[in-house]
Amino acid sequence: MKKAFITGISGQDGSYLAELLLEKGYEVHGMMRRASTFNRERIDPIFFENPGRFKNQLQLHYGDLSDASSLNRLLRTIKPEEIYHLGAQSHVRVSFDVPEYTADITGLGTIRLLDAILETGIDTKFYQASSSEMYGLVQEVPQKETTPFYPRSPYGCAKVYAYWITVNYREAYKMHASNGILFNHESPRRGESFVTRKITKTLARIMANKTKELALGNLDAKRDWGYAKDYVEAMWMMLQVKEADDYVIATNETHSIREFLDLAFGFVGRDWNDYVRIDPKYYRPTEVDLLIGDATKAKEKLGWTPKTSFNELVKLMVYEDLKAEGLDADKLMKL
Ligand code: NAP
Ligand code: G4F
Repeated sequence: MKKAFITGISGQDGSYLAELLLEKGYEVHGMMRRASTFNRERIDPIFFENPGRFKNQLQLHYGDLSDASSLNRLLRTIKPEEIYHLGAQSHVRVSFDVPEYTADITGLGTIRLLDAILETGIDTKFYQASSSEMYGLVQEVPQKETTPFYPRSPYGCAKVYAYWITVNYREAYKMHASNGILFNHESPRRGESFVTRKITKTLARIMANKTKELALGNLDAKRDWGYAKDYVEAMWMMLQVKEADDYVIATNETHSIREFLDLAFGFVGRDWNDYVRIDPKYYRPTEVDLLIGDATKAKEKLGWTPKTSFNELVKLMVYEDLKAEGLDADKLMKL
């Protein structure tokens, strides 16, 4: 049985990737931070929904990206054939509040892990969760692998460091180390403080008469939004090819926050203008106005293409959040 090690397994992507690898028959080892509250909400349902199916295939371990000794110990004992490095302080707005912490976890966390591979001498393939935030103030439209980076946040800067150190270790030590430059990807498991999930979750609360207001920041930013479940497949594909490389993963479509609101509220026959209040506290000191990616290289070299449209993604997120509020989603969405 092939062994994979995932940092950030408790996050959105970590949970979808764990599911994918378990289905492929991998033994999956996930690294978790200790928290004072329960933080396995995204992982546990994989087992409850498939009782007995993945028995003994998943093991969770305590560790932290700030703690090199924990990374070394885990790699030395597990000896995974594939490492998916997804752990990060991943919130762009928050990175302006905790810039040094973000540099430490999102930037230096990657070098700690790469160095643990070197020190332990294990033979493994490495995936780095790079981000379209590295393009920031975009130098080219659409963005592709050769587009120069111009990050616009402490998070974006930390990801640029992590990107280049991954390239450097590939070249210096002949490691199979790849960067997936993923554009925004969402799902019903998306963290509730990211804009898409904040919208669908609050919409469901509005429908349940629990709130009357949705406070947002800049509605004019445009993002290339895909479905997380499609995107974790690309991560796996990058580690199955002979040569390590860097790939943009995107849908090649861009939509504003306003368009997301139109679609989401439209599914339940409401007008978002009746609920949205602009709160400047959600503005960023420097914004990324437009992202749209060109994933031609991933299509040609990996055979990857997105399967889920923007419309399907928004519908799925609204549907699941209505259900989670105990509402009759089929009736409310007239499906
Ligand atoms: P997420 O839901 O925020 O998950 C981040 C994960 O990192 C969580 O499991 C979190 O653990 C873990 N983590 C945070 N700090 C840590 C630390 N000090 N030590 C160990 N683990 C730590 O993010 P995501 O959306 O799944 O994204 C996965 C990765 O892809 C991230 O690196 C993100 O920056 C990158 N990315 C995401 C997107 C996107 O649109 N989703 C696009 C491009 C790149 P807790 O559960 O304990 O907080
Ligand atoms: O949903 P967001 O917070 O995502 P953002 O900043 O694009 O970052 C996400 O995608 C990156 C890939 O490009 C990842 F690397 C990163 O880890 C993360 O997953 O914000 C999207 C847009 C921004 O322009 C923001 O200003 O929505 C705007 N926005 C407007 N009101 C808001 C809000 N964003 C948030 N989080 N909350 C609001 O109330």
